[in-house]
Amino acid sequence: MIKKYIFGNPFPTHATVENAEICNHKLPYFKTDENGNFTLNLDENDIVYGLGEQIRGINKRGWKYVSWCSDNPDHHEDTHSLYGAHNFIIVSGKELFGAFFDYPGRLTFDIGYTKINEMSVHAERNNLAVYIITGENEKDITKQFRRLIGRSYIPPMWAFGYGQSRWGYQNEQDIRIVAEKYKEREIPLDSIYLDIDYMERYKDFTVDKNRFPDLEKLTADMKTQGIHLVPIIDAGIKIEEGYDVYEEGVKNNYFCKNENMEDFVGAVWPGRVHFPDFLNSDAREWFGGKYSALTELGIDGFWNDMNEPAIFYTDDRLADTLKKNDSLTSKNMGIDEYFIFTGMVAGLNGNVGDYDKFYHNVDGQMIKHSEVHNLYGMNMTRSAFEALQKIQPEKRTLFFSRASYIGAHRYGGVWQGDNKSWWSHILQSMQQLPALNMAGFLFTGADTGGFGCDTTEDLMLRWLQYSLFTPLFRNHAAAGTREQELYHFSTVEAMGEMIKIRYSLIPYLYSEFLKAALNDEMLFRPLSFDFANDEDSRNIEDQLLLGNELMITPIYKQNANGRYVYLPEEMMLVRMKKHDDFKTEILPKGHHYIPCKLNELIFFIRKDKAIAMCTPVDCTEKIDIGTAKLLGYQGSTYTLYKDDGISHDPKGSLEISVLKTVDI
Ligand code: MIG
Repeated sequence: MIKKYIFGNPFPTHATVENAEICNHKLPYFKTDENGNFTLNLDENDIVYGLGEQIRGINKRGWKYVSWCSDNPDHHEDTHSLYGAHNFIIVSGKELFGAFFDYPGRLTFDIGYTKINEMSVHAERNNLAVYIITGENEKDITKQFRRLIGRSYIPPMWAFGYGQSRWGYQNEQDIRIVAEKYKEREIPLDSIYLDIDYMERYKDFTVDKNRFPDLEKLTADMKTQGIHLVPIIDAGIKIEEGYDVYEEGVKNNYFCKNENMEDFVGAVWPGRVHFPDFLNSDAREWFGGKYSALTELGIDGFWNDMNEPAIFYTDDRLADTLKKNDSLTSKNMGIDEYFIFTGMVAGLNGNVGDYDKFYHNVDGQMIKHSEVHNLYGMNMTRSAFEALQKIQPEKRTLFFSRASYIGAHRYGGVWQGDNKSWWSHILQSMQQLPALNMAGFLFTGADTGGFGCDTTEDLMLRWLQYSLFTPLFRNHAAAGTREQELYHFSTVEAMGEMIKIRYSLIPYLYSEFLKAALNDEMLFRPLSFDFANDEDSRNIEDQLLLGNELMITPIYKQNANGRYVYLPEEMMLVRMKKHDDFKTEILPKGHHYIPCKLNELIFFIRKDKAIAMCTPVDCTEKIDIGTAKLLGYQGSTYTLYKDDGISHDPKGSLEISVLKTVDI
């Protein structure tokens, strides 16, 4: 049951698509006040799930989280905000309920930080809707919530292929080399990503003709090899005379305004930019239409970056900083002055104050950005999604975004942002998956191998063994870091086998993804969601259930020759070096130590279940479901969902086939 409680005058976020019964009684569970505070006592054994893309564990207790979409490459324990704002939680313990705080400004979840047994949620202004969802269990509550917020985005099937990316591919030649080297090594590949360097001086919807003289031909050449090129689109529009996007935006008032009703200026990659007013429906439609510049060249996938929006600096703050620094540096700078100086310079990027300095035009009303900050990225993705439905109605386009709010899950996926080549970031990514799924984001994954910092060979192998289960499976790295295309490593062969295992799993993963999307369910779940009465399951932070058949247990520690695994019931252990070179063993309920070599993938098949595995091929296009074999418990069946992988309404063309196990 869902009940909606209204406080003050909430901004219409469009997070939800269904109406919920409005309740005029007091909000249950929480103590409320006039200042946007919602307080609740936590029982010692309560678990708080949710918050989507956030740091720390599956159980969110013990930290203060701030929903404020941020360009923050520091994903560590001390962080408060990442790129998304996903304000949905489930409290499970003495009471069991879900709560969605539909508020687009700054929202704080103090979950046992100030007081260990108290949760307090604070909305900066007391204008919000709170939805309270009760149900039988966590899965039921999540399903009701997901129905409320609408069906998750379904990407084309090729988006489940492996993708290679790097910030630093400079030109056509760089792209061709990646494709060639993967072919040479016979490692499957479905996509290569174009980062900001393909553009002409970081201008959206332009292509640098010197470096990419014929992107249309390159795209076509790649397509013949089954490879899709996926360019990046940033939020800020370069201020430059003669640049059509800039000029049209100025002429039609499609950019965010400052308090004097002039186009607001910030600085990002292109230098000084204006920000499209994605909350204005005309601007949204206009910007979305621009994607055709690239779809006309054969492009059918995009990633949206910097749409928190990231602001490196604003002119005013820069001038102010320079002036103050001048007075500090003109003297012989003491230690105190030195720290003021470095603090001010570091404080230019993403300065909270800058988000008070611009406005959106929402149906003729000027709304201060900071009050609706968390909706910006969502509406950028919406802009593209809605336009592309019109531009190419015959097919799904790959989309994923960095910033998001609940509601954005209907328009695209999200990638988990600028992680690092750290072992702890395998675990961090894994812990976000169920929470992202709760919030509707099914198409997601981390930069495999790590974005910032230098990766290591063993980290890459272990990371592949984790990421080969995530819908978005992309190797991406930052400029200046160690090259991490798989062919750079001495263990490339073992790495290639992991990619092939992924390809043999794609029909299964796609099938489970579609079942989850069409039924408003989660693809990844904490053990406790399925084994609610099992005490030990409630403490497991490093294993996840995947679909209805699997449990994944990645290794995320360096030099570990195995790991402890908890089985909430009997399961089948699979150790796999190649898609056709594996061993299985049935293990009883309980705690086990599972040795695992570096070139070995381990996962579990749930009791009396089986999964489909196909013969791997070099791109998704060539996958032949006819080669499917079942791996799992003897005598069990698997129901495979398939469609054409590309049409918009998958429901229309859904086929189901029941596969039966054969002897293995
Ligand atoms: O300020 O486009 O998260 O994936 O490679 C950095 C360059 C801008 C941040 C993205 C990252 C991308 C990078 N971008």
